[in-house]
Amino acid sequence: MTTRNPALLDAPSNLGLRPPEPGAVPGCYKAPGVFRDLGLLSRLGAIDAGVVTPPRYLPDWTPGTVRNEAAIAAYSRQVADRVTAILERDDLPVVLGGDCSIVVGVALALHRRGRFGLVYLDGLDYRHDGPDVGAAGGESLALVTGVGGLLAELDGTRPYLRPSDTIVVGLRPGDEYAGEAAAAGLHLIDAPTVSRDPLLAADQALRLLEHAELDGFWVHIDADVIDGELLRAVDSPEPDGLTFDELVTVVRRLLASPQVVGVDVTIYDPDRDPDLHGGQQLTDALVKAFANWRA
Ligand SMILES: [Mn+2]
Repeated sequence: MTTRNPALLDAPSNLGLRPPEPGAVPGCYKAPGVFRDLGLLSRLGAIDAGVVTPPRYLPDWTPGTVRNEAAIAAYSRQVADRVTAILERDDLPVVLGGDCSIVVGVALALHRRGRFGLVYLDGLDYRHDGPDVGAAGGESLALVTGVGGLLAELDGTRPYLRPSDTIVVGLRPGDEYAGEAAAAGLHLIDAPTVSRDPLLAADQALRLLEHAELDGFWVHIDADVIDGELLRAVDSPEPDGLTFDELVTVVRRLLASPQVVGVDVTIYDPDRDPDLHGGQQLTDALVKAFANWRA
């Protein structure tokens, strides 16, 4: 039986996304408030680790640069320090984003502590060149495994996490960056494969990450790993994703490992979810995934 307590840490940063429409800012910064209002803190029996307040979102962007890069760099150091504080008291950080650029801060914290693995439940986020480059939220997996600019080496070394210690679970078949990610050494299990046998997918991740050379592993959950028909309230809904139940099955299995050190949840956008139905489903899924935490 674990004595570690989940510790909710809000990271309401939308710095890594482009504006959803002219004059508007991405709504994912509202996600932690929805999760908390739906009772996530008490339903997980979690400790409240507070909020890392992000700098101002600036919509202006110069092509060839990373949007809000300096702000994301500063914010990532703050997130890293707060995650480290939770890990040092042997609790389990549950970081509520925000967009996927918050993973940079998480990975920085892990890199400072040792060698850690990553289960990346997401539509991929391995974009790193071409005309769309510049929004760190869609590049976060590349950044944390050593590909990209300043944000990939905030402590002066890269990668934060070895590609070979990283497994993407739930990417979509035909993702345009899947080939590059695989060539870089990342492990990939696509969403249809997960759907056929979610426990097998989780066990493949555990086989990769539960070994003596690793100090533990982190679980990243981007809400866009869920099928876009089931959850529209994300930055880029995509078809052929997981069901909520499949996500629960995978994460519950991962959380049964003594090697798991933390979880983050990203990209849910309450502005695209006026009745908060998607937020309710996500909150319920997280609670179910943690159901056996103290068992
Ligand atoms: Mn993502």
